[in-house]
Amino acid sequence: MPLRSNPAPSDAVSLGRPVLVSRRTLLRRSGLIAGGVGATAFLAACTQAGAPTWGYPPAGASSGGSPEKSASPATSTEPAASPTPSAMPTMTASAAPIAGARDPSPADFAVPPAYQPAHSTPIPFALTSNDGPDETILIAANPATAYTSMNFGRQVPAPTLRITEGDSVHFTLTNQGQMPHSIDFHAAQTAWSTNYQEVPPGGSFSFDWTASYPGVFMYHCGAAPVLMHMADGMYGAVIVDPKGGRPVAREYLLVQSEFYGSGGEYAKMLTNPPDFVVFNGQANRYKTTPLTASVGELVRIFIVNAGPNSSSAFHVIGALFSHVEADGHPANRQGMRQTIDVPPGDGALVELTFAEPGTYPFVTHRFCDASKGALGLFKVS
Ligand SMILES: [Cu+2]
Repeated sequence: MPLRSNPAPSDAVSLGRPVLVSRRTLLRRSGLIAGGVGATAFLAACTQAGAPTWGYPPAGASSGGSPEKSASPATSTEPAASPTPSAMPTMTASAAPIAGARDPSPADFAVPPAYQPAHSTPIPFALTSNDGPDETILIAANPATAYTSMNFGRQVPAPTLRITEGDSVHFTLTNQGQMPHSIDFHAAQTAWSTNYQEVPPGGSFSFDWTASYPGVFMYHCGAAPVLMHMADGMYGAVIVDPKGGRPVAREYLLVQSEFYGSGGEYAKMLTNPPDFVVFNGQANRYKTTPLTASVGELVRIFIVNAGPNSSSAFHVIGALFSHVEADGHPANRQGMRQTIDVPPGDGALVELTFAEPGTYPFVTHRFCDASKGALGLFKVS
C-alpha cells in the first residue's frame, strides 16, 4: 500500500460526516409530527418513575399509556437520510434549545486521572444527579445539536473514578434533580436492593464499597426507566488499576454512547436507531481536536461502552492492538486484535503503538454508528 496517498483526514467523508437529517425527518422522528409519541411515552415513563413536575420538550404532550404500548415502529418506514448538505438540520431542528447548551464534558476528559497506589482508607467519591431544562448539552458541534440531558456532576460522561485494586470507596449521591436517581457501579459487589435504590429529589445517600477486581467499568443511574436515564446521559467510567499499576503509557479514556432525538424520547430509545453515537459526549469530537501520540510510544486506551443499546466494534484504522484485555482485567489478556467487541455496559483496555507519523482514525467498525459521530482521530508525530 502506498504510504502517502491516503486522503487527508478532513476528506474522509465516508468516515466522519454525521448523518444528515432533514428538519422534517427530525421532527417526525422526535414525534412532533407523528403525534408526539415520544413525549407521551416520556411522560408516561416519568409517571412511573416518580412524576417530575416538569416535562422535557416537546412540551404540551399529554401523558397516558405505557411506554411499551406507545413505542411506534413507524420510524422504520422513513426515507433514507439525505446526503446533501442542503438537508443539514438547522438549529431549530432540535426541540432542545441551543442557547445556553454547553459542551457536556471537560476538554481533558479523554485523559483519565493518574494511577495512584492503593489507599489505606476509603476514597471519597461524591456525585450530584441532575436533570431538567438547565441540563441542555451540545451533543454535536457542527451542526449544533442540543439535547436535554440527565447527568451526574453536570457533565456527560460523568466524572471518572480511578482507583486501585483493593481500594474502598466512600460514595455519596446527592440528588439535585427533580426526579429520583440512583447509582449502579459495575465495579462493586453490593446488593441492588440496599445500595442501588432510587434517591428522591433533594435526598442524599452514602455507602462504601470495595474494588476487588481490577478492570474498566461502567457506572450509571438505575432509576426507572433505566433505559431513559442512561440514554439521557447518566453514565461514567471507573478504572481500577491492578496493584502495582501498569507499564508507563500515554493513556486515553473513550466512553461510547448513543443519543436519541433531543432527550427524553423514550419511544425512540426503545425502537432504535439513535441519531448520534459519540465518544465522550459529543459527535466527532476528536475529529475536530485529535488525540495525540508519538511514533513508537505505548498508547493505552480505556474503553467503556455506555450504550445503552448498541455494541461497539472498536478499531483504529492503520494500527493493530498489541495487547487487549476484555473488561480491562489482566487475566483476560489477549495478544494481537484488530477490532474488539465492547457490549453495552462493558469496558475494555487496548494497547497499541503507531508505526509512523500520520493520522489514524478510530471508530466503531459498526459503521452505521461511526457515521453518526463515533469517529475520532489520532495525530501521530
Ligand atoms: Cu437517573
